[in-house]
Amino acid sequence: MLFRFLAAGARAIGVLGTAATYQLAPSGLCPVRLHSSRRSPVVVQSDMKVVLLPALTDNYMYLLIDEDTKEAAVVDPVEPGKVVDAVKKHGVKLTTVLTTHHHWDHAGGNEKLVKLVPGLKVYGGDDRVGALTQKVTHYNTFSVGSLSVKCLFTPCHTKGHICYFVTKDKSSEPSAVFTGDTMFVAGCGKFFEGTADEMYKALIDVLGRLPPETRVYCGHEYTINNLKFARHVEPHNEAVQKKLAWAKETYNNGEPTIPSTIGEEFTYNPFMRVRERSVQEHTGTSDPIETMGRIRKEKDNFRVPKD
Ligand SMILES: N[C@@H](CCC(=O)N[C@@H](CS)C(=O)NCC(=O)O)C(=O)O
Ligand SMILES: [Zn+2]
Repeated sequence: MLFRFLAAGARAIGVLGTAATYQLAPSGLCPVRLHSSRRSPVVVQSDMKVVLLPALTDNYMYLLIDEDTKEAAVVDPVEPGKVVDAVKKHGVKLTTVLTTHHHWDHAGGNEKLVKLVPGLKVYGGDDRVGALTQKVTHYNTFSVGSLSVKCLFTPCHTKGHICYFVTKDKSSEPSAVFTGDTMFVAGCGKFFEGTADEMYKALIDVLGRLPPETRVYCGHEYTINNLKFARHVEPHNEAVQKKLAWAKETYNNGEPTIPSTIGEEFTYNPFMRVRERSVQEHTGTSDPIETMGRIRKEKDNFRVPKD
């Protein structure tokens, strides 16, 4: 599979069971590894590049580059200075902001970024998104260079949450979906403004129907904590145990645990597995939506074990 991570000093690692190449941005000499100094790899395909930009304590911004035209979009640019640096470094033309939702740790950099880069189009699904110029809803589509972006309306974490599904016509490579705080690797967002029914629709009916090889780029580095909760829900699920061991090693090496794929999420994400008997037995109901509500409530109060 043509899937590589690239930047300044290359080394090979296994990702998603395939050999992947990370080229690593300098990580500095911090004795304690801060998330913001986590390495900033690039997922390279011939049609698009996705640059992972760690921000704040555990957020991710993403620079999405169309390889044909060198036009770029940025997802949730909460630290605009870092975005501008990455744009320069990769020699691309930034035209577009993709905002997943209005929360400060995602949309809080929009106003500053539009001052630094005049003329940006700012997409989002909620009037509370700062500097919004293009309000979108389910299945609206637009282009970033030769890439096509489809908006997926996934309300629940917030009422106006949008995920962005990015494809390239006639490409044989996987598409990408930017899931904000709707889907995390092995988890989902809190139900701040919605219901279990809405999260079921978002995860199972909308994101779950994307091609299984679609790469999932989420809003936070929560993977280890999420997998510890997944292990609590399904102690006998081998996919959970394997992914947790991999995530601990990856995280401790200063590398992001992102992306996953939609197909993989169905194997270890308890919120994607609410139709499985093992998860329903844990919650004591055979109704998948009730199961969704119960595991979310349980996770809200979950004390994460040390190991
Ligand atoms: N920092 C905590 C959670 C902080 C939090 O509440 N994050 C929001 C998004 S900004 C959320 O939806 N988290 C999902 C969860 O805790 O399962 C963690 O590591 O899980
Ligand atoms: Zn968030």
